[in-house]
Amino acid sequence: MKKTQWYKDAVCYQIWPRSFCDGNGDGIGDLEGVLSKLDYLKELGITCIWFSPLYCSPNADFGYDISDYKNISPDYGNNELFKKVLDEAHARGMKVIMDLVVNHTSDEHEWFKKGIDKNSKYHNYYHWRDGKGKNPPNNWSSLFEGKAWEYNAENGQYYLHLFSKKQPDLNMENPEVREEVKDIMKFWLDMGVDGFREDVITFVSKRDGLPNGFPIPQACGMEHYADGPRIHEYLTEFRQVLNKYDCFVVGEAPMMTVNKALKYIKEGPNQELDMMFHFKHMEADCIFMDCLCIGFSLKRLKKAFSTWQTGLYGKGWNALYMENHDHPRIINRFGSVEYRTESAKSIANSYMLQCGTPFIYQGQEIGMVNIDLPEVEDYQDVFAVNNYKTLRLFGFSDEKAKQRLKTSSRGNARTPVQWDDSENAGFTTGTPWMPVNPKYKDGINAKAEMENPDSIFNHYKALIKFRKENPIAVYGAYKEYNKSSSELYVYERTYAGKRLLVICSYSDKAVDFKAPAGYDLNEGKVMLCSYNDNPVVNNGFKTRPYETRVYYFEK
Ligand SMILES: [Ca+2]
Repeated sequence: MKKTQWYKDAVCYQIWPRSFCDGNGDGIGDLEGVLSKLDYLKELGITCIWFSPLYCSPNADFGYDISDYKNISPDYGNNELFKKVLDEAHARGMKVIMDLVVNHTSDEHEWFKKGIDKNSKYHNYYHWRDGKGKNPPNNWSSLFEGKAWEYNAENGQYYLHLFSKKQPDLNMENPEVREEVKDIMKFWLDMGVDGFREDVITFVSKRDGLPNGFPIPQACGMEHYADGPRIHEYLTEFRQVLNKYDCFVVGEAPMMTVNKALKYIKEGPNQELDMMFHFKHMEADCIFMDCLCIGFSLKRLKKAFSTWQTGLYGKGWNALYMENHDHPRIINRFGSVEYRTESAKSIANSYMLQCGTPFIYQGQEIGMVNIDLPEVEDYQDVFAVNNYKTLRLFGFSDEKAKQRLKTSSRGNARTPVQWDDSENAGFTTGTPWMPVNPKYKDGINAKAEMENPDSIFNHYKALIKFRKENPIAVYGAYKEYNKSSSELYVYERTYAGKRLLVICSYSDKAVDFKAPAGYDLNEGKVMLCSYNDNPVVNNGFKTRPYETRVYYFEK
């Protein structure tokens, strides 16, 4: 199979299936619902769909705890229906990538259940250890809840779980486990899928002996499994399978830096991943985690953007995103609910015109915002348990911690997609599994967005069309201007003698913008703007709230 780099020109759309669209009225999104919306995605211009896990799962972490890697969950349909979605997507010119979650399985996977027996070969599929006296085998903490070890009374041992106790970590050091992973990859690739998004893939190799970690809350032990000792060996092994197909892989990579990333994605014969989801720009309003909020700083955002844009250019390929299923809505975080449309467009121009492959998360293209639910538990986020403890540790009162958990919860991204202004936003004819954000009645829905030529949806549509028609948007070199501004993000792209100047305000105040040296705004073609008139005075302009403009120069 000749491998091509089609993914560089792709525009990807992430579907978190439980909340996308319900086709049978049971209140849970499903593949019939997806089928009914493929034309919508085509209309937007999407060329690749990433499905968050569709596999059988007890849903301790909504699909990221898999009990059967080769079967679609009955909640969503079955393998036959998935194949139909795959074929229908392909017929519309859209590729499909699956989520590959192999750091851990569900504790209801048959490997885990059989492996409780110390004599079973599946025992060595996981990290089982004896305790140390009355204590767990080491001091590692789970990222989701309490300690990283759970005691099993049946065999008297502990098993490792970096995430919830329903998500035991696989022992990737066991070659049989790696064969299973390759087998899963082949199964879906042979069916016709076009690649994978690999969940926390940089965590799969654990240091031999599982030594104690540096005692920090929530992430104790991380230095022994983030970019673990044999990670590159394993990914190289997996790549040999992937190389037989014209597919791509994007790895999720917490705590990643440019230099470390290049060891995975540097283009060439030893490349392991095609791109990575790093988290650096998601820390523009927090310290490491969304719940440790410190207020949005545009300078932090710009620094992260520019570090990755310049650091990877010509060496590796960027994955561009602003939202996914693990973060609250971006308008609430970096933009303004008051200036929802304007700020959403500014955010869109900020990242969709960078060098790399853009990803759009369901509902982002219609400017969905966070939901306000009465109780923390209503957000249905297993992550909240540890986040609450951490916030209390940092001195938050019970009340403040709970408020912070609500605004930082992943649940905000997981409310049903708002399709129209009918009951339940057109998501389901039944009772939605999670509350629908009532704002669908105030015009935040796909139907209203599609009908309004100045909407966020139509802005994304125009951006995608521009990307497809202009290689400068995909391949151009990147340079940042106005670096010291805490209100404006300004960058240029250059390619084959052409230039693009992107100006994005992150302020509701009037800010003076002056074109950088070498630019005459009157010579540029104005496009992808958030206001309908675009006056220029003295080669600059005073921005209106969250104004964004793009100038295109033929030379
Ligand atoms: Ca359903």
